[in-house]
Amino acid sequence: MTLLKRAGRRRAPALGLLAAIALMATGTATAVPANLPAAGTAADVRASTLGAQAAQSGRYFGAAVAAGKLGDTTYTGILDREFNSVTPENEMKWDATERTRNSFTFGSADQIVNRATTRGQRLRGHTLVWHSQLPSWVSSITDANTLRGVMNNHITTVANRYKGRIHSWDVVNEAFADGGSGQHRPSVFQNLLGDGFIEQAFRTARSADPAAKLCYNDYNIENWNDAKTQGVYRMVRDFKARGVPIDCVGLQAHFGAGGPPSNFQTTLSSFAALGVDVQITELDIAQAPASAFTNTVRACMNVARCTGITVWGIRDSDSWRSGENPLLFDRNGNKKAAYQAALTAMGGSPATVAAQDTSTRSAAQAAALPSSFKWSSSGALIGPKPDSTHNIAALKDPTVVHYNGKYHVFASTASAAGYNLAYLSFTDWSQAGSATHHYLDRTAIGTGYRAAPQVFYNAPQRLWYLVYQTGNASYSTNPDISNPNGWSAPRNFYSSMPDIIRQNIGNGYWVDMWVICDSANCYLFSSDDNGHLYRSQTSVGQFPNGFTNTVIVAQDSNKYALWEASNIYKVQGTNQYLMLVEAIGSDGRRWFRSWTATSLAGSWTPLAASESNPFARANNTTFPAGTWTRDISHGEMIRAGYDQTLTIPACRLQYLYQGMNPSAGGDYNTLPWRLGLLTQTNSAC
Ligand code: 9MR
Repeated sequence: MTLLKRAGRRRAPALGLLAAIALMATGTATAVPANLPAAGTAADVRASTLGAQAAQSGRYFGAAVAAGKLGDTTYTGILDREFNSVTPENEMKWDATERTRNSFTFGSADQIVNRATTRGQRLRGHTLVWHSQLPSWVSSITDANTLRGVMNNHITTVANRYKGRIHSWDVVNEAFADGGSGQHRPSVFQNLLGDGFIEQAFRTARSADPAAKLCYNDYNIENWNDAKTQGVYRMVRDFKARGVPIDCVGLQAHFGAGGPPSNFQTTLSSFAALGVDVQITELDIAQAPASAFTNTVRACMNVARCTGITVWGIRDSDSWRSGENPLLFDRNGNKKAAYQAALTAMGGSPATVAAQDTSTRSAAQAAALPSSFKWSSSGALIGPKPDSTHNIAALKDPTVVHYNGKYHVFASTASAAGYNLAYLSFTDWSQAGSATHHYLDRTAIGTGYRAAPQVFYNAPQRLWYLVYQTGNASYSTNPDISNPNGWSAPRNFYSSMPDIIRQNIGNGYWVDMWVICDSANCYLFSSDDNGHLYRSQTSVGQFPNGFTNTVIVAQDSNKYALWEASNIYKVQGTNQYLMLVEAIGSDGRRWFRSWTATSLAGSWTPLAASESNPFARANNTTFPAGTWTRDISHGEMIRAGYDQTLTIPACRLQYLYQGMNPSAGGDYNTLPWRLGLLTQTNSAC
């Protein structure tokens, strides 16, 4: 049935441009809630929260978080408003995760990780190997081989648990001695395994979570002249020279009231010059003088490879040094002068902050996306690879995640015989064209009509989902995304088409199912090629079952203005969601409109939604490699993560789309769609 429909689709848009432009007049898609700030921000906007302002330069601003405090709403209110990275303060340490040998407990760490992930906050992992907070069963080991096995098992198990979800791991913490030696400190690891234990730990961590940045983390390495700093510097230089996998140095920055040493920036830039990132990982300053915070934050801002700052706690009362009031918020959760100093040092606006102190509006809204977009397109990167049993004419409707160092792309295959799915993976876009195509009709997914895939990892279930259309809304699951044969046979989300869709679909078709979850619920969006976008809902716990309460989210009397291929994402580090819907333009070409909302079940405000101010269309895209398409059609954003929250970065967006030779014509199913990549060129950060 869908094949018949598709045969006529490309001729449809003769209806003309006025209708397409006028479409915003109706429907809930266009309702503008009165209390929202103007959607999007200009390129030079000053944000008014720490995380949002840090994001403007591609950095993060994080806090150490204690699982035991997550029930405190003052605490979580500040956490979610201000910070876009989270470090579990104690919950990932050895004494919390492997208190007895080979018996792992992740309850508290999971609590923090899951909470942060569903809110689009990034995560630092702290810490895999440390002489402190080490259970006595480890420190009392006396045999080197036993300890090596125990250490590797610990690293592998913990890093594997959170694989792909941690942006940076403190692989080894505080291994250098204080004082003038510049040598490692004594510890069970040093004493039994010798200097090589650090290298061993980094190599093991790389195997366990190849996507995470691997850091060495220490205190009292902020002063460039200190022997301890020089000792760590020599180790990093040696690791880089020998190809030992190290990506970053964490400088804890537990300062006295004088703040950082005057040569702190020299230390940061000297480490960075070795080819590693630097991060300020545990910042707190006795009495929190504003000038000391200014100097610390400025030093990071002045070093391109200083990629983020974490403060070691939220309110003074949360600090391990609470007697010294060393943090940015007082015991009642009020911003201190040090807060304004940190924000200002990143270029944020204290004036806006003052105005917001009495407001309930989350300042995260102020960061987020611009209100107009410009893109540069690659050439056609991926095309069909027919084989003797697959006479494929087009590759379409891509879904993509970056996981474990690779892009994993699933796409519809289109041919005169109909639609099915293909999978390919590659490490770099330059290799996309040479990747092997796996035809999923050979797997349990089976032959017949399967199209428009969407892939994501369901973190609570530790299972990959591939959502696609079969006439119904269907899905398969797979514990290993890289194994094309691991997908289960299709199952349906609904027993039959929901009534509201049946009543509104007219002569359209039920297409392009899209799942996204927040911390409580999962939502299933779909289109009907008749001017309606639908949404059903179930709880995260019940997913994939229980989808109900189907409603019309957006509608337009000009069906071509709200056609199909909807994408909905969480914007990282903000409380903003982005929705894209494909339209067929006045020129007959495909393009994307965009809206934002502050919740998935909320109302959507137009962002860049007109032909003259499109989200993505040929008229806001340049084609340095040649204009191979005039259609910017069904695709997906390159996400910041890969889980069910569908989190995208706020900066330098990339969109994998389908395009085709503008002069091609003929039967809809054999049009020569290829995949190309858009990269945003007007990112503010
Ligand atoms: O803040 C942490 C505190 O709650 C713990 O009791 C303490 C135990 O050693 O560890 C604190 O965090 C430390 C971090 O893990 C490593 N660098 C020094 C931090 C402050 O002691």
